[in-house]
Amino acid sequence: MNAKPGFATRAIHHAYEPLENGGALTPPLHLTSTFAFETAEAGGEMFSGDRQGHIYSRISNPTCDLLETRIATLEGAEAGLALSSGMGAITAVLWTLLSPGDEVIVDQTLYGCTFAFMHHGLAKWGVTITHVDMTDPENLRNALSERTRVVYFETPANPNMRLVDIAATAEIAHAAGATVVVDNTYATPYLTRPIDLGADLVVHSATKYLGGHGDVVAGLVAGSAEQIAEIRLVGMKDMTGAVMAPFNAMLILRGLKTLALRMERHCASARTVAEYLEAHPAVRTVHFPGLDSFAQRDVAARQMAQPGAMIAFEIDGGMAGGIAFMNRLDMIQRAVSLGDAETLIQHPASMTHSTYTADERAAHGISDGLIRLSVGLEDIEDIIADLDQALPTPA
Ligand code: HCS
Repeated sequence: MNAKPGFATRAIHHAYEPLENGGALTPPLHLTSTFAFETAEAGGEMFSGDRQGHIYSRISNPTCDLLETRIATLEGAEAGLALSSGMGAITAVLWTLLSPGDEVIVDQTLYGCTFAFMHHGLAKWGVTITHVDMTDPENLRNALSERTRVVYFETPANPNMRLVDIAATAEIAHAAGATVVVDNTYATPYLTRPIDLGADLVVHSATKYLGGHGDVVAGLVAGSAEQIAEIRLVGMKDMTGAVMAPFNAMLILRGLKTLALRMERHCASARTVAEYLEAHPAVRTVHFPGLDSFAQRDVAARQMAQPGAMIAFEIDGGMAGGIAFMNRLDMIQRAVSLGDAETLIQHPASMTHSTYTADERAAHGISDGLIRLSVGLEDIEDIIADLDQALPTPA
């Protein structure tokens, strides 16, 4: 194998040798809750950290280990951690990094359950949550305080596709001693590698593109070996218990093998869909980083290999018009989640972002008429045909 194998090769082969595993081409599923110790002393040494080895699957498991090693190589990180969901990943990271009295600065727009965790979870324990419009990194510079421990953002943001310049933001955050955490779920490491751009930690809902098949809920974190060890032993083991099941790790390992291939198709189809929507007379606005009309096209060009496959748009008739349009769709499924083979459509204001109040949504850039589309892997002609028959024909 090449000394530095490419992304797809690492997603398929990294850290696994069939001949060291009885010739099994596919990595074994270690369906075990606990691990036998050779001697009582050896068990004690593992608990004290003086000896390496698996103790109990809430702490580590060989199938999860392989997935953790794979996400680390794909994100360009030293280490990875597998958790039970994207929110499991986010909460384990933030419970580890933050203490009462600290401040976390977050972007204006966050996924609904992340927003809820910040305001209903962390805030209750004395952490200050400060929203800043990070589309201009200078806003962050002005907001940082001596209590800021973490700077957290999504890029692209769920659901309105706002981008944050990772390199510029990380530089400003680091000058103030803050840890930078990026939710890379929308882009995946195939399109954007935040750690290469200066971020400290990357979190994922692996339920989405990394799994890719809509059959598993899972989360991943990537970062330095030291930070990941702390998140494993403090955030995951002691605080959340949000452990990934080994079977789910196997499903994500399977998904990763085709990530590069799937992303190419997702991205190509999304560009065609975005251009189709923008040209349609019933469509008012389309937010897609690959369009010339996209305000942050320069940021996309700098940090995304391709513009991704998520689209946000509004049609004539606002929220009522959008809901009626969604109900006329035939093949495209009305469902939350994203990154699946199936094209999925949802209405953030009433679904994924209903954790915000109406006033909060207005303040955070999530309009009531916004529709979110995750472009799937079906034939592009069929995706366009379904949108076309469902979009209103202007009078
Ligand atoms: N994080 C997923 C699940 C929403 S409830 C999404 O679709 O954004």
